[in-house]
Amino acid sequence: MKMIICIVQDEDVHVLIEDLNKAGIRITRLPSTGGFLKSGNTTLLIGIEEEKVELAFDIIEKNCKTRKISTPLIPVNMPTESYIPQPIDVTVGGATLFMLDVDEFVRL
Ligand code: 2BA
Repeated sequence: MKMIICIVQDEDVHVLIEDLNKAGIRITRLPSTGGFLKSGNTTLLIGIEEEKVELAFDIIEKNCKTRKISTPLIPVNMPTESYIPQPIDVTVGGATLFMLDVDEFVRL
């Protein structure tokens, strides 16, 4: 068994979860916050049999869109100048995935 930790944008999560559930893939949804943008995203814990991993990846890829986001003003500290806030554009991924081996899975 594998554990996929999947970080996605909040906008994509509703349909993504629906499609994963339809495919018989169980998830736990956790609210999370990106360290860089400091805005909300969603982390899904997906415990899954190895033979279903590819299916899960396909569903995630289909539902999670890349977006360009203009950040809020990011503080830039320069030693000789006063504080100058700078907005920057970043491309936020479709999804960020980590895959772990699961030693044991028990449901009591
Ligand atoms: P955030 O940390 O809020 O990052 C949002 C987006 O900002 C990133 O999109 C990336 O395009 C950009 N970004 C992040 N750090 C940056 C930096 N130091 N300089 C310039 N741009 C930067 P994604 O890479 O698609 O990441 C989306 C979210 O996935 C992240 O939100 C974070 O919550 C999570 N994530 C990404 N990589 C991770 C990692 N190695 N470990 C844990 N979480 C990760």
